[in-house]
Amino acid sequence: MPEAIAVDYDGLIPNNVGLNADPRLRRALESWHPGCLDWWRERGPEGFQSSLVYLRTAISVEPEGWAKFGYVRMPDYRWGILLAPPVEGRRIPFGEHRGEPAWQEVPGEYRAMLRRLITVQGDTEPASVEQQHALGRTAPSLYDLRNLFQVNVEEARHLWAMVYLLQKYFGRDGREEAEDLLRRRSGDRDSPRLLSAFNEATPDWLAFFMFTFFTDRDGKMQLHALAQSGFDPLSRTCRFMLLEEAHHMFIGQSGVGRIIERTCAAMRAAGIDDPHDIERVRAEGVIDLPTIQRRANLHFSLTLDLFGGEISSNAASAFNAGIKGRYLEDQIDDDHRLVGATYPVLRLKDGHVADERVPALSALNMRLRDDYVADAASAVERWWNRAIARAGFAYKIRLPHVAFNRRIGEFAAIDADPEGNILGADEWQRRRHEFLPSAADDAFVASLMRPVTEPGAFASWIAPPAAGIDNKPGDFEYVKLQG
Ligand code: BYC
Repeated sequence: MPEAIAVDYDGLIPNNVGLNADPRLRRALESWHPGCLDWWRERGPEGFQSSLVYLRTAISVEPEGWAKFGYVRMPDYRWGILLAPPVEGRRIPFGEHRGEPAWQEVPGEYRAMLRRLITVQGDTEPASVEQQHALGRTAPSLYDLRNLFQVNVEEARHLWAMVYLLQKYFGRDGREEAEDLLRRRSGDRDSPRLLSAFNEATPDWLAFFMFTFFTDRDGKMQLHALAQSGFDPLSRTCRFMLLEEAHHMFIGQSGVGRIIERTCAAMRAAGIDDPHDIERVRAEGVIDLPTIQRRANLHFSLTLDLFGGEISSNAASAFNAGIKGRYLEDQIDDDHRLVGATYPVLRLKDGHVADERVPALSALNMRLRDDYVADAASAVERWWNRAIARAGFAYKIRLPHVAFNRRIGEFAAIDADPEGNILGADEWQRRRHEFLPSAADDAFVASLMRPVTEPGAFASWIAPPAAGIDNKPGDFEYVKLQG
């Protein structure tokens, strides 16, 4: 096995990047470490810092057997720096440098652009931990509590991954960015996180599952696009992060799926045929499907904003430079330079939403967003609508139109309903809570959020999972609360 692949677990910072041979970098990372632990104690999971949690830790970067499971106190989690194995002879797969050997160092002319992208990516990771800070207090089971903490420690590891890139490749600027990643706070008025959705609250477990379904899926798409990068260390970092990301989306898919399953079972048992009979459904202590739909509308639309503007010169420059590619770039059959190519973009024209063909280079955010929407739509069918159909109800969760409830890009200026019809301001205000959760919806969900800490027990509003983590039995104590 080449030296760069074996994971060194002996030092303070587990790594497969030969940290011991780079004392300057090691010192920089070691001096960043205490600040990171302070941040974790302050804005990481509230309480539970001394509980023993059954977590997986990455011990190799091979797709087979990269993780080991065991009880860990979260502050002792071995946050490491792990890059996917190098691909011998890798070449830049797209843009004007296509075909040249992939860069092992930052090309001077693209330094600012790369630093910006890595910083934005890095900023989202601690932000999500901050957003989920208080959820442990109301977990519906020890299984779910453990999953929350698994997501949290892995997002913190992703922060480490970006900090490694900043400190190794960007000198003093990179060190300053790394400090700033610990300084900004989700939702803070003076020093917010960089991207909009990462300043929103995640107040309850339905929000957590929606976030891991929709927003972690943006993470998947963006990481895929960065995994194509001609800057090889970024590509290798993102390739390994994607292995962890898959579990986060599973938690969201199955989490909402289990809520739906429980709701449908309770409706059946109570003889409720109409999913819109909200009062009767809620009286069963489960979350009605229309509330789940409104939450999906909210999280989907917030997440679409994370793709940036439909037409973007930033995205065009990053592609031309070979820094950020398309989803599955290496499986696309074209010139990978997009010379003369066009792409259809939904735009606002004369007060209507209409398709327009624009140069494909400037439409790369749109293209990634389209790939995202297709991916999310198929997961909604597979994980959610199938469960509703299996229970025999004629109801479908649908993704709203991309023009709905937007703050960034083409549709930020209009109010559209979930079908994409443009509404006047008055009508939007009047009908807003047909589409988006109301204070009463949120209060109802909040009223269900009571902790369940008995091994094997689950809150009234969520079904147990089909299988345990690491094949553990149903009553496994995933978190030993007292440590
Ligand atoms: N909020 O040219 P434009 C994840 C700014 S999630 C605030 O239209 P661009 C995770 C933009 O920065 C994945 N500002 O867009 C999930 C620019 O400002 P500057 C995170 C926004 O640059 C769950 C200006 O507007 N990774 O990993 O092509 C849990 C014009 O922008 C927003 C990435 O996003 C916004 N929503 O694309 C944990 C990948 N949108 O530069 C983790 C890295 C745009 O003019 N980031 N702006 O001052 C990128 O690729 C790009 O920065 C974006 C924006 C796709 C985000």
